[in-house]
Order: sequence, then C-alpha cells, then structure tokens
Amino acid sequence: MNEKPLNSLPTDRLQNGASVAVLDVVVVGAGFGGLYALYRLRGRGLSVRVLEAASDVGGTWYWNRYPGARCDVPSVEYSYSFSKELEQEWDWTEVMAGQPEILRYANHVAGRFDLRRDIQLDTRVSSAHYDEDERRWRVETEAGEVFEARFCIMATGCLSSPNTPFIEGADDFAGPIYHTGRWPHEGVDWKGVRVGIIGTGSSGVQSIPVIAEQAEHLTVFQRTPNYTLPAGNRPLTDSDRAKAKAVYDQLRQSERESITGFVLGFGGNPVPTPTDAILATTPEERLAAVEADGFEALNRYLDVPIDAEANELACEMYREQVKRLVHDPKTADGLMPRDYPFGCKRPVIDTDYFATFNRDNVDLVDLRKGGIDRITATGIQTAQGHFEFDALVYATGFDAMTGTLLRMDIRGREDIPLKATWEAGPRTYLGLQVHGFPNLFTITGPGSPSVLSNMIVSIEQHVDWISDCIAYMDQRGLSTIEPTVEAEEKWIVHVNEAAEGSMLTAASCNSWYLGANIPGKPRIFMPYVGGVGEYRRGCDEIAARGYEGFALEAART
Ligand code: NA7
Repeated sequence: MNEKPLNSLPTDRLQNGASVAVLDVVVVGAGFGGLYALYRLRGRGLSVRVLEAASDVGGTWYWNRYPGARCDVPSVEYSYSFSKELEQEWDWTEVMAGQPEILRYANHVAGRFDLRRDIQLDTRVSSAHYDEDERRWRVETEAGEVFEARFCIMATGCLSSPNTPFIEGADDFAGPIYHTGRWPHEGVDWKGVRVGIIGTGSSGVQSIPVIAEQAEHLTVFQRTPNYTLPAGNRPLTDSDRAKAKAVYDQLRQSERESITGFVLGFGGNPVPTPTDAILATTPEERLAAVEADGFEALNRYLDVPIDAEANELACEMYREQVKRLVHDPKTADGLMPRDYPFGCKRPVIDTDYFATFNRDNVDLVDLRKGGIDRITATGIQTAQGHFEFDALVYATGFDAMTGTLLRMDIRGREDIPLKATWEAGPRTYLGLQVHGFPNLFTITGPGSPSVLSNMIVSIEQHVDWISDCIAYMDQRGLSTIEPTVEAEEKWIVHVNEAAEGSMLTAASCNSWYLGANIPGKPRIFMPYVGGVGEYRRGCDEIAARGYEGFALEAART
C-alpha cells in the first residue's frame, strides 16, 4: 500500500501578494498534545506546523506558574509513553511533579525530538475557516499570517482560557492583580505583602499554603469549600525510579486499559480498590475509620460515587476530619463543604491546605455568609466588611473544554461558525470531530475522557488514532473525513447517558465539567465518563470497521 502522504513538503504560494504556507497539517497549541502530534505526524512524512500563542512550549504548564502548582497524577504516569528511551533517561524527582519540573520535561521533549523547528511561538490563531472548494483549512493568526492545510488539529488544551469573573471596581484596585492561570514568569515576592485570594479550586488550594508562608497576611475568599485530599507527595529515591523504570511497559498497559488512565494514586501507591459499602457501616465505625486513616478512609467505599445517601455519609466523614485538622471551630466550619456531593467536582489534591488555616497570618472569609460587593482601591468590600490588601490573586479557574475553541473564529462547511453549532453545548463524535467541520480534529475534545483521565494517556491515544486515520486516508486516496449527523447524535446521547445518575451530574453539582462556573454557559456534562480503556477499544473498533460513523470522501482527480 502507498503510505506516502499526498503532500509531504511545505510549500508557499502567493495570495494577494502575501505568502501563504501550504501544509499537510496545522496544529494549534504546543502543549503536550501539540508536541506529540508534531512528533507523530512528522514521523509519517507529513508537513506539519505547530502554532503556539505562548513564547515557549508546555501549554498549561507554561502558563500555570502559580506558587505550589503541581500535577495531581503521579509523575511516572503523567509522562509520555511513546519513547522507551525518553522513559529511561528522564528522572522524576517527586511522586507528584511540580510545575517547573513538568515544564522542564516538555522542553526536554521538544529538544530531544527536534520539534522546535516546526513550532512557531508567539503566534495566536484568530481563525480557522474550511474552504470547501479546495478542501483545505485556512488558518489565520492575529498577526495576519495565513496557513493552509488539509488537516487542522486543535491541541488547545482543556483548561487554557482563564476565567476572570467580572467584579465591580477591579480596575480601581491600586495594587497588582494576578491570575493563577497567567502567572508572571519572574514570580512574585510576597514579603511584607497583604494578599487577598479569590477562589478555592485546585489553583487556590495549591497556592494558598505557599503564599501563606511568604506573605505578611493572606485572606482567602471562598465561595464554595472544596473536597481536597492530601497529595502524599514526597521526593522519589533512586530506588523508586529504578523500580518504576523496570515496569514501565506493564504500567503503560494498565493505564491504557484503566478507567482513569492512571493506576497509582496519592503517594504514588496503587489506587486502592474500594471494597466496603458505607451504608453498611455504623457511625462508630466511620469515626474509627477517620481516626485511623483521615481523608484516606473515604477511598474504601464503593457506594459513595453512585448513591446519594452513601455520599452524604462520606461527606460527614470528610467534615469530621476537617474539624480535627483546623483548630479554630469557626474557620473549620467555614472550610466544610455542604450541600453538594463528594466527587462531583474534580478532586483537589493538596499539601498542608488545612494546616495553613492554623497559621496566625491566614484568615478565611466564607462568602456563603455574605458575598463580595466590589473591589475598591485598597481591597475587597464584602457584605461582611471591608478587607485591605496590597495585592490580589484570582484563582478563579477556566472557561474549560470549549472556551479556547470558541474564542477562535472556527468555521466549517457553508461558513457555519462552531459557535453556532455549539450554541446549546458542544456536539462531537468521540470528542474527536464535529459534523460540518471536515478534517478538523480536537485533541481531548468534549465528549472524550479528557479531563476525567490522565491527560497524557488520552492525548497519546487521540494523536495515535488521528495519525492512523490520516495514514488510512492517504493509502486510499481519501481527502476528507467528517462524522455523520446520526453518529454524532448517537454519541452525544451515549455521553449523556453514561454520566447520568452519578455524582458528576447531581442537581446540586456546579462544576466546570458542567460549564457551571461560567455565567450563561449551557449546562452540559462535557467529558466522557465511560473510561479510558473502554473508550480506546471503541475508537479502535470504529477505525477497524472502516471509520464507522464517519463519512470519507475520495480526493478529487
Ligand atoms: P476551579 O476549580 O474552577 O476553581 C475556581 C474557584 O474560583 C472556585 O472556588 C470558584 O468558586 C471561585 N470563583 C470563581 N468565580 C468567583 C467569584 N466571582 N467570586 C468568588 N469566587 C469565585 O479552577 P482552578 O483553576 O482552581 O482549577 C481548575 C482545574 O485545574 C482543576 O480542576 C485541576 O484539574 C487543574 P465556586 O466553586 O464556583 O463557587
């Protein structure tokens, strides 16, 4: 069979006097998805250009440099599996790697595989329009550069458009305002500074203990307390690394077949298999479990994720442990989540979060008792009083999963904008493609396991699938692939059904998985809950059946 792609060298053509780069594939984003897409597709002999808005590679790990930023998946698992040499030569220093180390790893990969020569940095894509006559994507940057390609791959990340909520008066604040998702590269010197931080999601929970150690005073503005569990992070020893390296093959195989894409949990230990029913326990037994294992006791029960009554018992255990960790009863009470289930939001992992509230220089403002009215020149005015600060931090999250895609002007057949197609929520087939947008792929798009999984496992699976798909098309002289309306519709129904009845979609759950953190965003559960292993098998079977559910068109002669 002819594996040679239709067009393997970038060419340039003139259009209205301007040069247009003509490629096989344009990839948007040089995070872990974009880097691997470039490696894989270039390896197939395709001409590829990666366009990246940032000044360097790394995606989410480039931007999220806030103090304490750390991955919530063990480092030996949150790493590429495509190169055995890379696996063996890279030494992770901690069980859960911090942001600087992960960014170093991304840079190492870019250098190790000579990826930089096809990555254009400081290049923000403003639009991607499908030209039906040419069967090409025309991608334009904010600087006015134009790229044309047979395929366009959006490797734009799931958490890449920061959410900066409008708060009256923010422009009046005299000091600096930082967002955790756009942290200054030079860092921030907190010495002698009174800091107010808004938000207690993962970014807030991770940064609060570190900022508290340095700042003169830290006040935490919390709208919703989170369920956060100790990361159990520790340095890796030579022996830990040697052991991990010896079993990488098995580890990767288990990850690929698993539900979440990782098999190690807190502290780098195997994720425990829940065995007990919490509903069968007595209050005394639950107290004893908290006494013995703290928050880890919550991992024992199999009915907690699926039964509301069981879940509430777990929440009681959680609150009991908060009471034990936080000395001041009022603060402890303020930090206790109520009214929404454990497991509805992405679990947060922390290092010394609750102990931080025992420090003299840290206060909690529980916004459930009176919200933020406005920001003033000198601080934050709430219904509970005015608080004075020198600096503010927004740890207010992201317009997740769809935000970055919808900020670009993406148009498919008949010039129809993605914004219009997704007006009532994202519609995809497998989270990989959208009907009406031929040859456009989304890496870890909505409708795929993505944020419910180890992102790197899911990224590799998507890129491999897309790469095989392009090879299949080139072997058969096919020029376009696009899901059918029926397949897409069926998939959406399946994605919704899979999430139904779980804590993830409980009426009391307001998570970014549901778009509930962004005013006006349709409330749709976006990721696919069916599990990484099952999803992979499904994708492979669809490909093996000649890309069932996709319409493929022959190249014009
Ligand atoms: P999250 O998890 O979306 O957390 C954002 C936090 O900001 C959350 O506590 C919000 O409270 C709070 N927030 C947002 N807007 C406001 C306003 N207007 N006033 C007060 N508080 C507000 O984002 P993260 O960056 O922490 O984490 C995102 C993911 O990154 C995380 O799940 C990991 O996967 C890595 P709310 O809960 O909405 O009441």
